[in-house]
Amino acid sequence: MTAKTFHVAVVGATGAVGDQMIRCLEERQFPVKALKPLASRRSVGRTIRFKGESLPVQELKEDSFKDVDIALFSAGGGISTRFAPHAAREGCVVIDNSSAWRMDPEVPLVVPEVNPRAVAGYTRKGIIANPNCSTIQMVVALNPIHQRFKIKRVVVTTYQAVSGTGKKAIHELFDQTRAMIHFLDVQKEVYPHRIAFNCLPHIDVFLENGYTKEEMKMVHETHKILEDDTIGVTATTVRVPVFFGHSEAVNVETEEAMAPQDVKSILEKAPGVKVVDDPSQNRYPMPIDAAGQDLTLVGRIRKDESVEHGVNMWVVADNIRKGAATNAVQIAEILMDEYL
Ligand code: NAP
Ligand code: 3JN
Repeated sequence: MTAKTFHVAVVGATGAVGDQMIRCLEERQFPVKALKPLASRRSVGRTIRFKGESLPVQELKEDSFKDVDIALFSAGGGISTRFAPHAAREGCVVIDNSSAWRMDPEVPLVVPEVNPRAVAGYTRKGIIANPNCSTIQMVVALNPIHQRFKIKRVVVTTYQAVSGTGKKAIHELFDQTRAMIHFLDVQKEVYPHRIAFNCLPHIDVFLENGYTKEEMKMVHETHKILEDDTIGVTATTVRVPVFFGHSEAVNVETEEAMAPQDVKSILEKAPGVKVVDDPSQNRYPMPIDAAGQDLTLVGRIRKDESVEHGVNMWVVADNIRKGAATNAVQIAEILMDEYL
């Protein structure tokens, strides 16, 4: 039998996420027959490296998807809204990293460790959505608890790395930090306030209910992925001066009684999770350990003594890898193995 190979396009190939998608395809040996890196007209003339070759970046156009089997999109919601239907019309399956299609009832929203079977729904629109990075790492840790103890309520606060905002924000934190330590004037362009040596309780735009869009994404996406709108979810999302790796303080209340030790042993067996929890040895999850790998690290698992059945935990993952690129490539692997 001939092994299957695929024509793959990456839309946003020059960005923080697109770059990592290409690295993931290579690392995980996804059977790529030909890779098509797409970006804006500004990037024409640039090349990207893939499997030892330099490939020219091409301008994204409506007809870019002829003969493409799978397209990984990460160029923002506007681009996904406009171009994903063109790609799907050509018979290409779109795996979209933006929020454009996530809440469309005809588009599956998939975290492979949690709801892999939802991928089957891709046939309705030819699009599969990748959740927001903060949602992905949270549901990887929550789902095993939900399956065993039925979650009633989740209160989460995030500590999100600047790489979540893209390449310009990575440069902004670097430049501001350098300026500060040399007592120079600090320039700001990406964030409304200085991010170096600061924390901003502001991710994405503010909505009428006083929450940010990032906070409400965590609420709605968690309901859709866990297929349970009855779970109470409330979030505060905060940008912190870290380059890679989002951290989350997650408080979980369940219907059934659970001891922290039960939660720990369930999470030790859960797909995609690594428990790092030995306070006596100062061992707990940190962004410097999560960055550059694909597991969701969980630690500081302890009883919430203020409620009947509750735990607190600390959840950390690489936002660009598991939070975006790796999750998308894992979805492509399910598609390849089971549907294409
Ligand atoms: P980034 O580093 O700023 O990169 C943006 C990418 O989009 C670049 O490749 C850019 O190409 C491309 N692009 C911009 N305008 C375009 C256009 N008109 N036509 C074609 N390509 C265009 O941003 P990023 O961090 O990679 O994020 C990109 C998007 O991914 C975000 O907007 C978001 O929707 C999604 N994302 C999702 C998650 C998640 O939580 N799952 C996390 C981060 C990002 P040029 O270099 O040519 O400008
Ligand atoms: O800020 C972060 O840490 C994650 C950012 C995600 C993001 C950034 C710009 C636009 C998104 C997203 O994935 O929700 C979007 C978007 O597509 O709405």
